[in-house]
Amino acid sequence: LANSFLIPLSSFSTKKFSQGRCLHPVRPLQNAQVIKHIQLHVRSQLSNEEVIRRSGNYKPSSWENDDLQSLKSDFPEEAYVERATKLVVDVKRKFNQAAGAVDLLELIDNVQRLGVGYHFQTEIKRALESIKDTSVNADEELYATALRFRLLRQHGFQISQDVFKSFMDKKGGSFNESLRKDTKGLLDLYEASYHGFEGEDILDGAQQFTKRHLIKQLKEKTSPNYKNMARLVSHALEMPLHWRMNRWEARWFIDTYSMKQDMDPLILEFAKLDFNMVQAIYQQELKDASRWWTDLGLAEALRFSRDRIVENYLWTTGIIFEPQFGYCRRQLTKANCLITTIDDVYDVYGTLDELKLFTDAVERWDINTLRDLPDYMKICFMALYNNINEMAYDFLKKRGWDILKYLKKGWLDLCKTYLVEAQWYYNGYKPTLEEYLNNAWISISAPTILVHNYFCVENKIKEEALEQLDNYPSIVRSSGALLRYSDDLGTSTDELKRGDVPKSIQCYMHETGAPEEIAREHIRGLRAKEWKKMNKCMTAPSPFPQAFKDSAAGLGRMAQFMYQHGDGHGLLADSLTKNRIMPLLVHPIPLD
Ligand code: LA6
Ligand code: MN
Ligand code: MN
Ligand code: MN
Repeated sequence: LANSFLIPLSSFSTKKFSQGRCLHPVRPLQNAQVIKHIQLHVRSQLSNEEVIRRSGNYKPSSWENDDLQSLKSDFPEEAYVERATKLVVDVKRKFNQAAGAVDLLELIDNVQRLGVGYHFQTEIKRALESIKDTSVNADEELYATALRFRLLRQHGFQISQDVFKSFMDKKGGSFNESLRKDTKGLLDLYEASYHGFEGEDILDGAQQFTKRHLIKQLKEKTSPNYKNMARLVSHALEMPLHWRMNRWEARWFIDTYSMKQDMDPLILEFAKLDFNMVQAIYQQELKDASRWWTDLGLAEALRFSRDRIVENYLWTTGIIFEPQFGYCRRQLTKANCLITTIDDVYDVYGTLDELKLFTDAVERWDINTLRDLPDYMKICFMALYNNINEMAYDFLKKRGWDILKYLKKGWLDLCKTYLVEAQWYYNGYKPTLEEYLNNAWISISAPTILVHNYFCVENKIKEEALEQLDNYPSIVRSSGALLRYSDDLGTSTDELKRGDVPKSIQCYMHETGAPEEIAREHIRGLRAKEWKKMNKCMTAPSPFPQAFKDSAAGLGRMAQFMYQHGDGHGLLADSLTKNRIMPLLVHPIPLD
């Protein structure tokens, strides 16, 4: 259905919609740095008037398609597959051999942090079932209580924050100061505290208490076994485990675990092998994605937009990492690329009149609207139209369901919120933070991504889920808010420089007169609150499958990963590649 609609790109080749004034057939700028925040004067195809167009100041991709096609991994090899198959059985056996509840909890925690928990879901569920009702006796260590609490919450079991009451002073209701030397206990209580719901004040107190003492210990080097713990403590303080991207944490923890005195060599070997085997799958997926993106030719045609196939693929491994979800990552990569390009059309290149036409075209979803669009939008609209129709076609073919109206709605809602922001921008309007956020959890694209995600991960489509999806359930809203806060923290400085609506930080500054650092702190606080809502959604009954819930949270985690040190998606292409993409997608972990 879809491919037959594609116009050969050559018909566009004389019209490149470029960052530079000249419409070159080849990439005009090697180093976009030299045109920092330039404004371009271009004649509008609609009105024949000179219009000023902004520039995103984005560098070209750090990757050529040829580089990506030459990626090669040894890990699909038969010998490795055989060894891994044997190791799974060995590790499963360890669940039966564990010498008690704490041993079992540690085993679960280790396999999860090593990134291989997904192989042992049945064993983990069974183990947690067996210890969920064991009462906490008075002399149980803080460490074990916190670990048990965290793992039970992670797996959706009911457990009350009251389990920590026995570690608190009877009178003041705060944590007992005698715990301050128990680094291991503090660390696990710290991690557990991030699994709280709104209003769970014991956990809030736990977080403040543990942060204060852990920071102090790190500064003063006072922990009893400082050397072993410092690596773990500083990693945890940088970002709690609950907010970390799965693959990145796995890679870090494999290194950390290998230095541990009492580590289990078989589990370590399996974790390394599995990481590398999953990476080999990712490489194949990335090659396919890059071929699709190169053939599509959107980046080539729309030079002002971000050309980010590797980053757009990487996002999908943070949303859903397990190897069996390759189909989902494939579809989400396409969605991400289209989102990134269309976002640049609205935020960087388009005039308000053009953007209204584009939004209208998405609403009508009619190929005949093409003739009303300026040329650069024709290729963009058709890329969207073809690819989304093709996804719907694929679903109809394989599963007999017509999902096009749901996908279309996901895109229309997104474009409508893009248009609202464009109108604000062109009218010089400064929304309140609340007004901004009501629009911005959609304009960050999480709802659109998650609608596509639902159809890719669910085997049995449920009416109730479709109804909820239609006006976005709280789990989707929270995912959107998490993504929006992190994106604004990472990208808004540059957005404002080039010309864009005030983002959450600037809305708050404008509304309250607060300086930027305070406003950022406020947004980080809102993000932490949003995680509490997300935690509730993750454990509440819902018509959505676990993989969907995990994806919604995964998107929030991925945003924290991508924007941790600035605009990882748009501007930090080289350092992101060097520091993060290589260890995750290119270099396997050495086996010794
Ligand atoms: C971020 O860019 C961007 F393009 C996104 C759509 C965020 C998430 C991306 C995925 C998963 P920008 P804006 C594809 O910071 O304009 O320009 O919403 O987004 O702030
Ligand atoms: Mn943008
Ligand atoms: Mn935008
Ligand atoms: Mn942004």
